[in-house]
Amino acid sequence: MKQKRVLTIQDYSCLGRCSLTEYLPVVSSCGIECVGIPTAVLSNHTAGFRSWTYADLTEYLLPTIDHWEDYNHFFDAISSGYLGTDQVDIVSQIFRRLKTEKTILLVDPAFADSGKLYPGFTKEHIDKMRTLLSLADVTLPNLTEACLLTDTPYREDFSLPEIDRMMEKLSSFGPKEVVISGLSLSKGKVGCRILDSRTKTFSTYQTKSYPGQYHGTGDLFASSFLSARILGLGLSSSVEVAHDFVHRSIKETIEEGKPELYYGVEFEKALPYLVRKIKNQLSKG
Ligand code: PXL
Repeated sequence: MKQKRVLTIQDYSCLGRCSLTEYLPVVSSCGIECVGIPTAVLSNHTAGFRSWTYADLTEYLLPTIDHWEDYNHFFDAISSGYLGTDQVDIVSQIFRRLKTEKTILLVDPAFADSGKLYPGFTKEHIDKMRTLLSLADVTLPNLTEACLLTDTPYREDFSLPEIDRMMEKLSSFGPKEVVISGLSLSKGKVGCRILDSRTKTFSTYQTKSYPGQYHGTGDLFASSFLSARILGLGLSSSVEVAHDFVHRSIKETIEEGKPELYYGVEFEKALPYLVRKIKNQLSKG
């Protein structure tokens, strides 16, 4: 099979496992070429560390694409993650310039968690993200982002019909596939709610939960989900693969003793599990 190729646009945070430092190894481990455009280089991510420094690379995004014009640069998927507010419109332009009919466009809103926007973001960012969603085939918000994008006051105890209403609204912005991960839908469990708006079907995938909040798991979910999807798995199987990979990464981290939560999870140890899981699911047909 011709090797698949993914383009992903997001920051490179040197310390604290997230964004490109997760995307590149996860996608590569699945045998897929991962082309990463860094939007900024940060000393560390902004959730949990006291301070950070960064080099902004906004000016470099479009010139990068200009230099690719004469080359064969087909991407099976293009995804975006954590972006600066001024970068969202530029990413829309990149999506438009590089997509073909076969390219999957995935937008991970990546601007909020635990009921709050990440530092530095405002309502303007949410509005711009809705515009970017109009181009997307798939979106993977967490519950906080789903609430902010749909103007729903944040709570942790939504009923399933309430969550489904938010998902329908998110889908009305553009993406045919919507997955909200990290939901506590029943006691002691963590899971994902999935909407395939082409068939108007909702489904849930959940497993036992581990106590605590683990940083960087949204990017692990997105990168493993996208890898499974472009290797040929369907929407629900890809969610199952991504959820189980994140779950396994958390397990590996907990087994090491007291985790430093802001430092991310030890996903590196779970990469062989991810690769096996995708292979198994593919062989089931
Ligand atoms: O994965 C989310 C993320 C990505 N990049 C940076 C972040 C965060 C979350 O806080 O700060 C720089």
